[in-house]
Amino acid sequence: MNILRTLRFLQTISCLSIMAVSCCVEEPEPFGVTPTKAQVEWQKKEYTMFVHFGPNTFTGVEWGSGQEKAEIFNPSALDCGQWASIAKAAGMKGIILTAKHHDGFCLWPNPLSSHTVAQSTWKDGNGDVLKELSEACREHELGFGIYISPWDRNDPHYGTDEYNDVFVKTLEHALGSYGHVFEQWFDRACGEGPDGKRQVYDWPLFNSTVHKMQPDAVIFSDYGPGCRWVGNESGSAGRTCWSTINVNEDFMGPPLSRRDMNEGVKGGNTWAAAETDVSIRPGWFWRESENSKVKSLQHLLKIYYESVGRNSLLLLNVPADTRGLIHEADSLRLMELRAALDEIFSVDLSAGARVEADNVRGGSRRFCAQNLLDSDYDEYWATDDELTTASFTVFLPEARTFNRVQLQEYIPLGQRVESFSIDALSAGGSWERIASETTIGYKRIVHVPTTTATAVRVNIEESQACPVLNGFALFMDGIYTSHEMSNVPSGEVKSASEPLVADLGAVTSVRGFVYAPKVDGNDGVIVDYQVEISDDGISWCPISPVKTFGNIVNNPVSQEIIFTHYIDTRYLRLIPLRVLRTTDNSNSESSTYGVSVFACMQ
Ligand code: FUL
Repeated sequence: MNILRTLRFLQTISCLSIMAVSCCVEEPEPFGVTPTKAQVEWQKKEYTMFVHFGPNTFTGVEWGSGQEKAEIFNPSALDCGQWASIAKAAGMKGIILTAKHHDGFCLWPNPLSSHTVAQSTWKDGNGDVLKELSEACREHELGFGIYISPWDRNDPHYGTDEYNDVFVKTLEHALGSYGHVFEQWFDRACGEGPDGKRQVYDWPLFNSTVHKMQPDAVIFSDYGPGCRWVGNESGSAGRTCWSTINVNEDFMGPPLSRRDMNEGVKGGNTWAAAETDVSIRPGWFWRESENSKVKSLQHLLKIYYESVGRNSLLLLNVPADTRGLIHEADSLRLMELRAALDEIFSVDLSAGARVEADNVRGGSRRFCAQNLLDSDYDEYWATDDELTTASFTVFLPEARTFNRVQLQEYIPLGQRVESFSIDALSAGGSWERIASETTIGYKRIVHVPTTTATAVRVNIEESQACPVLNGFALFMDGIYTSHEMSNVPSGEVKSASEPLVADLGAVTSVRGFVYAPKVDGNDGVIVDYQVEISDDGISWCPISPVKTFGNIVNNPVSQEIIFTHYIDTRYLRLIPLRVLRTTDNSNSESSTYGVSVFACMQ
């Protein structure tokens, strides 16, 4: 093996020595399914802002019922210019706004609905958040994107054939009124509407409507067609992450497994790169109580590495508050993150290096390995067609110290590399393996031990077709240490019956309760529940119909439930009616809830 490598190394062809034979070598044929130009431009954005805003901002819930009065939407100082300038300063390349969340309220005067800004007190019903945001995005040269939930808990047509038509007209109006849209965000949640019925969504019609109105818009949903959900809301793409998945032609299902969303599918039939959507706070919507719970710099760096660094786009949610502004706590953290990213990534330690490869396509200068270091996106290193393994070596001008290695495949020709390793040459002259990984894709940032080396060698060990890479860089990160995060549950929901009881010691006025699920190990998360009260702990009285913790399956964070009025009671209990199981451990049902926190609010 070592002799082979030495032989290959001796045969290395440098760019300069091959100039003479560089004419007329064809570029590699695209491999498998490839991204459209719009999808490539979308992925180049790398980091964008999500803004959740609407009636939930004013009620403090994650999923509104659709019965909220339109008047409650009344931001005191809405300024989309503030959102855009913060996004710009944070280094984000676009903003996607929840124009209509599951409660159905539209942030623009949608003529198809009677539950919109036009019915609110904000600006006497003359306001239009989509207009203000699209203008601010244009001014700051940011992409403008729209989230529109098909699930609508307000629209009286929901659950009937007519609704799909109403939804299409809604799309046409939103997508046709505010200029260019870079991404259409479809949430696939499909719950019950106002009359208790669920809708059968016409996805082929919805997708073709978007394409008709905005041909370049990349459509997000659990499985595309433009980009796919990463399978969790905790901010982590798979360490192996393919940009391809397998879906039916009509995108109607069956649903992909969470693992396939997270890791993609090698050789899949559709290009739909992973988009990592995650909130800077525990919830998606702004709440006063979460001003102190903005994710730490370390946590955000981990998210950045596990999204942008793993072939995914990061869509970071920064909710607007009741003023209609991004809160100071969030903007401060965004600026800290920007400063940290600038410090880590502003100095490429491979600058000035010479790059040689053991094979260069047709011996052509056009495809030489030095292209890995230049800043022209469309210049790349490629090998001859018959090769699916190859190495290149970056000779540094002197010994340099780094702990991140960045690699990029030239995705317009498809995603190819299945596994690779990285070796470093120490000043003492010995090669040492510092990483073994799987996929690369648009961008991969590999964490390696802090290494001082005079040369770095990247070995493509398996590839679906000849390797085609356009980027290599070395960085030293002295900021990120580590951040522990609990696992996000992804399992089936089973029924269970053991209640959680709070004893207040004496009859007390209770305003609501907090349920904080513990989600690691074998513990469950309560999804549907009922609340009961009692003065003696023996006879119980329900105080609500069956309720659901909104979005707890995707985002198992602490739930604060405020009652409509104070309730006098000594005991309060939470009866779990549906529980998320993270593992198949049928014996753990009775112990499931003991470790979760359930407390009354006074
Ligand atoms: C989820 C929704 O149910 C959440 O409320 C949030 O909008 C998130 C981005 O997508 O599926």
